[in-house]
Amino acid sequence: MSNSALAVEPTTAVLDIHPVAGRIGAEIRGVKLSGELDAASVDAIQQALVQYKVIFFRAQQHLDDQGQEAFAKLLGEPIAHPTVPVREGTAYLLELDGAEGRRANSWHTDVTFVDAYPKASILRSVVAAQAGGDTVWANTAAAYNDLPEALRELADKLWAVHSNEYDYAGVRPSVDPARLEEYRKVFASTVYETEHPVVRVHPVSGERTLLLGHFVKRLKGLSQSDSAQLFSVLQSHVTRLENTVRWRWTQGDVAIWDNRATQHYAVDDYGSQGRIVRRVTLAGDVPVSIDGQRSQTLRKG
Ligand SMILES: O=C(O)CCC(=O)C(=O)O
Ligand SMILES: [Fe+2]
Repeated sequence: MSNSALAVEPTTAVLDIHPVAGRIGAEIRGVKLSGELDAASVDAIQQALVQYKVIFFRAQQHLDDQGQEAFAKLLGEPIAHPTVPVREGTAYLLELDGAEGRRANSWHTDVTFVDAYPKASILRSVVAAQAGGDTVWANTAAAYNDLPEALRELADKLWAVHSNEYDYAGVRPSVDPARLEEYRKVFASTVYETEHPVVRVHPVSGERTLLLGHFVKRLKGLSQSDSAQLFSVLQSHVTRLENTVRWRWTQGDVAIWDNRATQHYAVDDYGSQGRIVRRVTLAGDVPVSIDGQRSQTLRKG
């Protein structure tokens, strides 16, 4: 069995780490996140992030928008979303308010329609639903490792075109069509298309990961039909329940994920209850395939 949660060097004893699921996800206790966090804790958090792929911190109610941005700067270089305007009064923050139809209920890795997509995202719960509104993450390294050899060999050679011009209605059936169109106009105000290898080598751990998710438009060199079917086969290996962890949010929780080794899905089962999360993403590097080729942006504008 591939237990890729154990594939990286164990973290030092600086942190109180409690794994949540068997292959992905850990809660870290006893840390107060802020722009003033000590260097040893920051280092240990970086290691834990690569090892567990998504890490959770409860009870961070002291964090405001500025505090979240200041903490983000300790882990990397914050970057604003390429098309969606930042929240007023902030430099990088993206707000996802369920009441505005911002319900990310389809499997994706953040911003893969650009070449150097974010290495990590830091998400803070501002309003949590009383029931429902969980988020699920999947481990894309475990997904790769568990592929049968024939599929792995096929995946190794494939490239995919990712775009922010995807099927919005297909992935957000619950959102009002007028609202969805408004969102699409902003989200795809500049259209990006980027070619990524389907198998990406993680720049820190060296693990091979499956790079797919809802921004994939087609697989290179295949017909639309073959492309869709093969995508679905590979994507289904990513989202097997064995590769996932599910988080039940309480207001003040913070989740940080390694966006190079995960996909996520925000479960839209909370109806008209309030749910607001705010996200800061950190700059990433251009993916490299197992034979050393780099991703390429085909279109911007
Ligand atoms: O609402 C969530 O839990 C996650 C939303 C999302 O996809 C993101 O913040 O990148
Ligand atoms: Fe996301």
